[in-house]
Amino acid sequence: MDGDGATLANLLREERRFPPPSGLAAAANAGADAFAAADADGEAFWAAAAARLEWAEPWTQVLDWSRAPFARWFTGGRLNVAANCLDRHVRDGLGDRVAFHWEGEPGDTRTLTYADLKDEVCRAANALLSLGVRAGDRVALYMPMIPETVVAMLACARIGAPHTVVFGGFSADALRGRVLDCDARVVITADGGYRKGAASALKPAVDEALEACPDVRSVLVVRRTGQDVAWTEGRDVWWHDLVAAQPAEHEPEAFDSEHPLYIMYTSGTTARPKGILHTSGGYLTQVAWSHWAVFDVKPEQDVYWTAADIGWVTGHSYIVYGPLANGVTSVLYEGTPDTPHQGRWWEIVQKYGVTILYCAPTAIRTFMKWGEEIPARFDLSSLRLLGSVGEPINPEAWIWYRQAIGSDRCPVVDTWWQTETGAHMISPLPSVATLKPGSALRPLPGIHADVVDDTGKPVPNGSGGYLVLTRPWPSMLRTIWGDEQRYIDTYWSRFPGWYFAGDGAKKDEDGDIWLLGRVDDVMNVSGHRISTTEVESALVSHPRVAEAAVVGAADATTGQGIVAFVILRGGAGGDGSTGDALATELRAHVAKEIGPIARPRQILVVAELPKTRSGKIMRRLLRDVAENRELGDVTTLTDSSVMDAIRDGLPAAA
Ligand code: 6R9
Repeated sequence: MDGDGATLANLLREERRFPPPSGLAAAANAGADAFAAADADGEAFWAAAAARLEWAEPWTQVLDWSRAPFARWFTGGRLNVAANCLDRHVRDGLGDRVAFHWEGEPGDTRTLTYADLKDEVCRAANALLSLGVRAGDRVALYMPMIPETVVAMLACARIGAPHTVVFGGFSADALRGRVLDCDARVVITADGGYRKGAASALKPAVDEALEACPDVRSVLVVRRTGQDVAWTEGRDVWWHDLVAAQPAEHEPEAFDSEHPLYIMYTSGTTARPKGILHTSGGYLTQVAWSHWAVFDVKPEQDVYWTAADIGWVTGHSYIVYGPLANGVTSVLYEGTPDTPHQGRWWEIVQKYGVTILYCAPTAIRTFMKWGEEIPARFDLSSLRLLGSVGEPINPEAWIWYRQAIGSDRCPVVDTWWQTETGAHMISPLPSVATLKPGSALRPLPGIHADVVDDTGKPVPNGSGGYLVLTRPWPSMLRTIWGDEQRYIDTYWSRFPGWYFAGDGAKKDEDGDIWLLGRVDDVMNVSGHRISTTEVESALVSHPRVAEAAVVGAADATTGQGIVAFVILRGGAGGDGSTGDALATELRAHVAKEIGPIARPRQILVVAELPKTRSGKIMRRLLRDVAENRELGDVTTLTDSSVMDAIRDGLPAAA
């Protein structure tokens, strides 16, 4: 990549270092020994990780790569994913351990032990069977963040029916597209869920979506909010009528290691969403191992919280499958972080004594914007480890997270992975890594990654390029549902034999990896490639800026010009100093941090940014605004009114 040497200087000037806390290193689940084992024999390493699970039939081969890029892991092995998450813990005498402390947004709570969850899952499995669902049939879920969502996923897994969870914030259109693409015959939903202090309906979107899905024969509806719902006789069934009446016994069947577990559609940067297929044995092996190693979970002591939506892969791997496979106690929270007040998360940490918190940089930057005095009002001393996922985390946000939330003592693990990878790929192991704010550091044990140039040649330390994964891994996607060619074209054709992640990255002088965002987020200004992440980090390092989104807008002279949308700390400005003077100051700040080439052409102060459910800024829409175009597809936005607000607030000339 051209021009990177100068323009990436900013991120790489980050020189703060944080060695592992000694207490953590001494008692860690995994450390240098794991790297040594994986380096000595990668397949033996993954076989040992798989042996942490319970198999009904042992595998005969660890990896079958003979039909690359279509992988088969633990071939011949048979297991039941739900029984691994529940039954074996109950059998081991852990039935009374809390699986979930659930907190509804209005303040109602439920506690589910492993025994409770197993009983509920068995009832729901029996209910699905009674609706005619059989192994291999797809079931779509469109649910709020309630225990029934976890129950429904595990019930599907238990009977071998792959689920596809569609984020509850998506539109009827988005739901319809996914139901049709995977040909689901049963949909599980709720009347609604609570968001931002009010009941937010789900069932109407299901009804609308299904008008064009004639093959869906049953809709199972959880009553959560009690709001009125339209009812289609013969198709719609109440969860509390059907599930409660079922026996709590269900004998789990062992499925092939490669039996489909779920399909997760990735959010729309292109026209048609891709149905990413995950299977059973390899997926559960790697999510369980990575959850245990990266978060160093101690199931007897920890209270673990992934503050993310279940409708995102992070929810699948690190709310449901990883934590339950490891027998850990988790928190599950239904609502938004500022309902009824901006300290809600910290109140939850204090109430349940959360020890490990995992969330997205977008949340962290939002909390920065609200101010550190808010978390300071709560007792956060139970926390011992913090995680980040979803986007590159700017060094300033990383430092704020560590200081304001982690009392300057909790390590922050920045975990790079994707829907497609299923589990963490590049991340520090907190027991051994000296952390660098803003870097995910190295591939985990058993994972092989590199950064290559346009021609596929690995770049030397100190240079940037494209991130690739050079060997198969157990939780890798198996294909794109119904489209093998697209799977090959998207991931395995850019650099034959290697998996193309679609992310830009840089190796620093030590060989540590810094993620730079999607390669389509790389701007080209007068022939210099400048990463959006880097300019955003420079902006966020200014004391007045809480969050920034940068796009390259077509520019007659420079090819692209840098347009920055910024949210100010302590609320969205409006105090007079947000005008020209501040814009000039911020432009100068970026020029000083990175170089004059990176100085934004335009700075726009906004109150909110458009985001997907996983907290990724939809730069595509901001580019539409910056280039004065009609907005493209907004179906994957969590809140589409944000775009109206941005448009309304802009100067006419923008
Ligand atoms: C888990 C998840 C995947 C894309 C990925 C990358 C970005 C995720 C990151 C990160 C930098 C991290 N991403 N984690 N970038 N540092 N720690 O987010 O899955 O929704 O499929 O997104 O997210 O660009 O390619 P998914």
